Amino acid sequence: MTIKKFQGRTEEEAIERARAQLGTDVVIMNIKEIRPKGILSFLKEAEYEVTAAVEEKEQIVKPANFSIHENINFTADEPIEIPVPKKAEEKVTNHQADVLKEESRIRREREEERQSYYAAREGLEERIENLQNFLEKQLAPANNKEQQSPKVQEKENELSKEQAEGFKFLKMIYGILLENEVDEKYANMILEDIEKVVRTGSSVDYILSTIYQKMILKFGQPRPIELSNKKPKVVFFIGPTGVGKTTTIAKVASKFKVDEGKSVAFLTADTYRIAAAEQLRTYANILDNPFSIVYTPEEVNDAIAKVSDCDLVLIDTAGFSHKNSEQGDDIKRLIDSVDKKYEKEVFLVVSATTKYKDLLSIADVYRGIADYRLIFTKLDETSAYGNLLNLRLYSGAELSYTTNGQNVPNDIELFNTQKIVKQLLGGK
Ligand SMILES: Nc1nc2c(ncn2[C@@H]2O[C@H](COP(=O)(O)OP(=O)(O)OP(=O)(O)O)[C@@H](O)[C@H]2O)c(=O)[nH]1
Ligand SMILES: [Mg+2]
Repeated sequence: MTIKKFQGRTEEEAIERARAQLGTDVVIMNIKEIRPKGILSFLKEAEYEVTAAVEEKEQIVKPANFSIHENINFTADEPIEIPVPKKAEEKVTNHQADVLKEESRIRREREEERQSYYAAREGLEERIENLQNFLEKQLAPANNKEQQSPKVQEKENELSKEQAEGFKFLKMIYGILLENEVDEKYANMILEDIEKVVRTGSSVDYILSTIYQKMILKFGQPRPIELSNKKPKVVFFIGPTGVGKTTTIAKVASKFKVDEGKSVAFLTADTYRIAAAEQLRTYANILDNPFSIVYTPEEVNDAIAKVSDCDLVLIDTAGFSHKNSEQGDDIKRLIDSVDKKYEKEVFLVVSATTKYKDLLSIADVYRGIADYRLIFTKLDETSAYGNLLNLRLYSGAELSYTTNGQNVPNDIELFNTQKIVKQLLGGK
């Protein structure tokens, strides 16, 4: 992994510099505003500094191809408690009094371990809060060298104590990832390289920041709808029933129209339900957007041509069950019918509350319809965000937006990778 800092007069300029040097796969880890200092500071403009990373040969691994690392091979049903030290077990004799004494000692030790687990977990939230500061320090040139090759302690017993702490911490993080419904295979995949870091006796903060960075890279850089000079950009929203496609279209439209002053038109191909078209028409009226209904794939180009002076044409589709292949074929025909002269993008809208197994089938079925980017809705209805990572890794699709409530237009944001990763690691 390569991590570097880039500065610019705006966030975009700093990100552009990072892309120019590290390539388009670069992932932004952190954005910081640097306020000018000194007496004449008010004459100077603030600068922006981004921390960008790129991982070489990082690839999406599907569960079927994944082989679990032999050393960090945790399993879901493995208890998080630390095993009783071997020495204690050896001491157990057949003599009853000794056995009772030994049992009570083991129980006491277990209780102590449990207490220390909960204490460590409490401390974890604070560590995650301070993660950004730690990352900053870690990336400062003076500290870089030391952190790249953490000090190996000379005395063997000290080293093993630090390693034990590190593994204990790793195990706790593993448990938290599973609690948050990260697939066991992906949790192992994330933690497998971290073992090397733990073996060097690195601090818990360093281990945590390494896991954090690795997860940020796994999520990749989110990509929202990007307008080009070529008008109009045609954007489809596809996905299962009731996930929030129509509501999300209204939120996106408002963001572009009200916040960025762009012109937006709505088309709907959802003619399965009478109320569906009316729902979008209502939003069109509120936002004063052109609106029309497309009944057959053949009509789509005429409908786009009528609003071709708009920056953005958002097309709503009927939700369908991933088990209904016929409706899927209709949507594929509709998307494929769009004239090549138009730039088009497709977003698969999925709810963060959908069961993992169903999400995998949805990802597969919709892959047969078009290449898509992902929008996750209803983040407000779950506190376990593991599926966001699972689906990203399973489908390989890029991320774009998340929505977190029914309010139009406010409850939408660009996928906030830093925030999601912190929550997956046990932060608030
Ligand atoms: N809690 C919550 N509810 C949401 C969110 N987004 C949409 N909804 C609600 O989910 C319900 C369905 O939303 P729609 O936008 O009609 O969903 P759809 O995907 O267009 O549904 P179909 O057209 O029937 O396939 C509505 O009650 C929305 O208010 C969200 O982020 N959080
Ligand atoms: Mg709808």
